[in-house]
Amino acid sequence: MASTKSKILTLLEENRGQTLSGSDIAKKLNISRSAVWKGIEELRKEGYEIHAATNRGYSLAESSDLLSAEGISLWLTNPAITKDSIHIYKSIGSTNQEAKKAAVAGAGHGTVILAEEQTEGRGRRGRSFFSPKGKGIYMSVILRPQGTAEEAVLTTTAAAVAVSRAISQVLEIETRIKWVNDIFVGDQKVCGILTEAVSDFQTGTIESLILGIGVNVTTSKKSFPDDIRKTAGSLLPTQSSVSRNRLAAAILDELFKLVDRLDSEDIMNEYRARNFVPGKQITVHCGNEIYDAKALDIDSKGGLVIQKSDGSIHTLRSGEVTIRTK
Ligand code: BT5
Repeated sequence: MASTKSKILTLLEENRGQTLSGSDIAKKLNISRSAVWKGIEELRKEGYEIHAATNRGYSLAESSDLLSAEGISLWLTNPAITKDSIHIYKSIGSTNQEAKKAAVAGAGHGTVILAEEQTEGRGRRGRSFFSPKGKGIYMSVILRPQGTAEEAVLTTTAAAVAVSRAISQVLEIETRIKWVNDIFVGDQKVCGILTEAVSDFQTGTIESLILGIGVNVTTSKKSFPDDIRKTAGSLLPTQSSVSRNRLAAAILDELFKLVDRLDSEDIMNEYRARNFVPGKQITVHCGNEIYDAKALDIDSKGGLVIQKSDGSIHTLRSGEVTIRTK
């Protein structure tokens, strides 16, 4: 059962920018006017910018940009995700970590964990992901796959396609993918994806995948830490707010169009077309090994086909590459 507060928020979100009278809200929700007032006060305390006009009522400001399950579900078109499966935290260590815990405790396919801020946002191999408050989308999705190891890579590639499509639809910004898990605008990384498997340690099978997506939406250039200021960017660095709920919903919608057909050729074709690595001279970092190569193509499983300087051809299934300019 949705709380009164949640119902009021849904009404305000549906009529964002417009004023709704206290008595209209009360009538629609079948509650007293004082319950409306109490709900509005609670929402304000949580940080929602709700204007009150004397004798006219309440409106949710266009500029109010807090993430909410109500705000996201308003934009969702895919029935695979429901308002009740979206969980939002003000601040959290890592949404991937929280999603893992939830998956182990039995949370189902399509559970979504989002946070306004991560204090220990994670990248691959113990690296960190800078996740400042209110500036991005830091989201983890629990997927219950068939259980093959290949699915983890294909989930990452499908997610990269889904995020790129969503950014293009909602913000009309064209992004490019860098094999395997980064999304760029120009030469700046605006999104990173981290897919982690939760396996049953007795049978060794993959029980669930935790798909973590971090998008820099309005992070200003100067607020990035020194060591990544050159390489990191955000989608709208000079804007203070934008509908992150709408963008998060578009990412989820696109993602759930793809997760049931991960091995489809179209997804990989789109991933390939959006990827800027093939054709480039690269440096490969794979475990302790570092070497130069030429990137040739991306194969049907998302592997990067490369040619080493001795002419031999190999396919990388993981690892990472940097583009060489010389
Ligand atoms: C990634 O790792 O880029 C995967 C990031 C996944 C983040 C999401 S947020 C929701 C979920 N919960 C989590 O805890 N994580 C996921 P990797 O390819 O290893 O890149 C990490 C590197 O990117 C760092 O070492 C920095 O150089 C750089 N970096 C860190 N924060 C960044 C940011 N906000 N924007 C761009 N680059 C960043």
